Amino acid sequence: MSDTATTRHGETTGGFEKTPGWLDWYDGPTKPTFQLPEGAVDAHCHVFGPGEQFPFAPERKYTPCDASADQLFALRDRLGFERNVIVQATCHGADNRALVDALKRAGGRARGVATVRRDVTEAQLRELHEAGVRGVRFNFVKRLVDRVPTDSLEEIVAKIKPWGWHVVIYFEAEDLPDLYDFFSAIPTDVVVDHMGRPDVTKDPEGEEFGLFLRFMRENPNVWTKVSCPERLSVTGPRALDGEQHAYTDVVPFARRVVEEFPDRVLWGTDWPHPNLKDHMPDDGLLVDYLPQIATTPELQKKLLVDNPGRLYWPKGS
Ligand code: 0GY
Repeated sequence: MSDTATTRHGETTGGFEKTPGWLDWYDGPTKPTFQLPEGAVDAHCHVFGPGEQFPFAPERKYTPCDASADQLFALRDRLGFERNVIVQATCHGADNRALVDALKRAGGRARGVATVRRDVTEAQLRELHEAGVRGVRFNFVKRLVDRVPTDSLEEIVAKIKPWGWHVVIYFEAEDLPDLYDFFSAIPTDVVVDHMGRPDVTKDPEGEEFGLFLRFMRENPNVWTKVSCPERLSVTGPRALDGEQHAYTDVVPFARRVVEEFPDRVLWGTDWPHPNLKDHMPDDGLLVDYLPQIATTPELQKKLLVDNPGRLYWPKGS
């Protein structure tokens, strides 16, 4: 177990330079008004570097500011989460050292989702599992990664399935028609990031989101994160009428999914919010968004406690 290098807010250590226009995560988020249920899990967040200790991957498409494990744990405590699921970010490629370090330092309070290549060995999978990794991420967002051939991904699935891991998939809504059959054939649990990134200016009852809902309906092994309103929203963190409700244009999409699939939804902050262009969210405000999409204590408990508990901390694990 190593100590994370000290890094100041907004800094990128190790001689790296942030991508021009990079927005740094927000320091000093509001304490949420919404009281998270006991045992709540932030099921989608990342660590970046620190670059000095965990260099960013040569093949990365962006260079972020550092976002260390200690800074993530401080956010967890401030917002009132109990645990985290840390997802390998593309800026680290398939070098999972920063993720593994964060998992080890979390003392059982974090699980991980890694990125691996087709040549990953049993010994490497064992090491990742022992650190707390329970899934791999396949990314199809073109601005983030170069496309990996399907046969490579199938080979990875065959290797991770015996470990009881799942596959996290990240894609844009417009790519679902092409990827539908491949995704439907994945034999493990599958978790879709951010509801497959719907265009929220379209009708939540329309064709595009309808295909996503059909995908979930037809595949009972598919779960989704109803996260990232700040990434999907066009109206932004305040409603147009000035009320204290955030990201209202995303609400009909997320609420629809939570209500139809209450046992297969997860939620996370997405801290430190890579690649946002127009604003950086206050993570406290993101927590206060939750009652808009999970409107009863029962739904909130499933979304934030029971579902991530079942997937990442099953009994006896
Ligand atoms: C997210 C979203 C993004 C980035 C990554 O791994 C990543 O680099 O996931 C994005 O830019 O949309 O879920 O963090």
